[in-house]
Amino acid sequence: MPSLFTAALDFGATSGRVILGEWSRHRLTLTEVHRFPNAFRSLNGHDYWEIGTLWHEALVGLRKAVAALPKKATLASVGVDCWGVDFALLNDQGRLVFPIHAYRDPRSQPGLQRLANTRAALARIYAATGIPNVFYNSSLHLEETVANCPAITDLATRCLFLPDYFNYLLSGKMEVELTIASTSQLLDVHSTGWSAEALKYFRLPPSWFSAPILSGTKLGKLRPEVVAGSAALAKTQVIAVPGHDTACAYDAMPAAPDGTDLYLSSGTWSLVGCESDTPVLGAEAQEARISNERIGDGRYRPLTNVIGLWLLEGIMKDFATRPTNDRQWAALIKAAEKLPAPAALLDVKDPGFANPPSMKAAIDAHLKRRKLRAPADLAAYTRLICASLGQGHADAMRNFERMMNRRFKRILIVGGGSKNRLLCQATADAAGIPVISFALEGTAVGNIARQLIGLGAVKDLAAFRRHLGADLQQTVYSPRPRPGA
Ligand code: LFR
Repeated sequence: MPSLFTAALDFGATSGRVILGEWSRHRLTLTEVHRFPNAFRSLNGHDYWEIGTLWHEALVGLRKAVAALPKKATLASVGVDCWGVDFALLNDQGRLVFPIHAYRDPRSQPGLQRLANTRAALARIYAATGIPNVFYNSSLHLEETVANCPAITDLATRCLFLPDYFNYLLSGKMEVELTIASTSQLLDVHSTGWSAEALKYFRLPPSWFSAPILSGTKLGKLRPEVVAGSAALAKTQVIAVPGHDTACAYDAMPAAPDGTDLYLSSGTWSLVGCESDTPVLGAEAQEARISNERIGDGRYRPLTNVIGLWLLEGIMKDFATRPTNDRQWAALIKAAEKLPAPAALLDVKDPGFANPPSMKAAIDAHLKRRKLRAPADLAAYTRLICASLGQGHADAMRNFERMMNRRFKRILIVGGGSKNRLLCQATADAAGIPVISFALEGTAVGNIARQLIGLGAVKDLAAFRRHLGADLQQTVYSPRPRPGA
């Protein structure tokens, strides 16, 4: 069997990458051919993505993927995954009719408060969608758009989530994929269709939302403008993979089939959860902010969003001494490890950490309110943040154990945070079970796995995980006894 080449376009909120995958003899080899920074920009009090730049970087990455192919080889397929919730409003000609806002834009705050203060509606929307009331939900952002710019209902005919929009730019097909749709708080939690209840509550036109498709669906060949004469791209299929990056990262987990592994996809956000055949609903789940997002095949991945490395990325901006290369990062983590365990931790649920002008000021204010002293230097902030995130992960785990009547034996961590020893150890210590870190670009691996299944090269996800697990390097962080315990 000759090698099969595929490309993953993986857009993260703080960086994106294009990864070339070679599938040969049941082994996947990844080459990162392109990496680019990403950030939203503020204009007059609102936050916007630079969508043209992202598309440009995707095209640059595709060209680099082609250049990295062996002579005469072609790219079989390409798949797109992206952070959740953000969307594009289009007309029938596929033109953007509204600027693409970033989910941290404060415009959702009034809607968030209104829903939070209406207990009956809050419970109804959670029962209908399985998604808690969070500032970034597409539901709230769409609601604000329609309420404050009512002419939009005449201009726009379609709402595509960002991975769907990139799929459209690649293939010319406008479709909405299920996993990304499930991040919107507009999908019916018991089916794969939209929730009439939620669309009505947020006053959104149902005609904007077409029936979601399952991942693995072939959308067709690349548009001629994208192929641009390249023989390697002439037959490339665009495959709808799980459009939500977290769904891809979860797919990549080489998990034990008995459900005893807790998943932690650690990047800008820490996504703590597991897989389930049924959603986790009810008052307790609503209170614990369990988000019943979907797996590519339609099942569920109940998870909690813990604020994640956003805290660490944020604090770095406040220190001129921040690390800028791997060696300096290692030195910072080492210095932080040497410090004594912090006397008190941050409550990582504080909404003040969501999008502050200065993360250091936000942390200092949080500590001051609780009459605690601010850390002395960057190493001490790093230590405090990692320990607090570890505790946040462990709290989320205990909620799942209670509500799902499960006992987890291991925590599997993938993503940027899997390389952070301090974070992995803090998580193991707080949870009291081992953390297994895989040096794995989870999102890209899951993205490519779904392409291989769509192409018929791999039978199903279980088979893919067996192949993947066979030769994966892992680091085990065993829990250390708590001081005084
Ligand atoms: C992670 C992620 C989370 C989602 C957050 C906002 O990249 O996709 O799963 O809740 O970004 O979209």
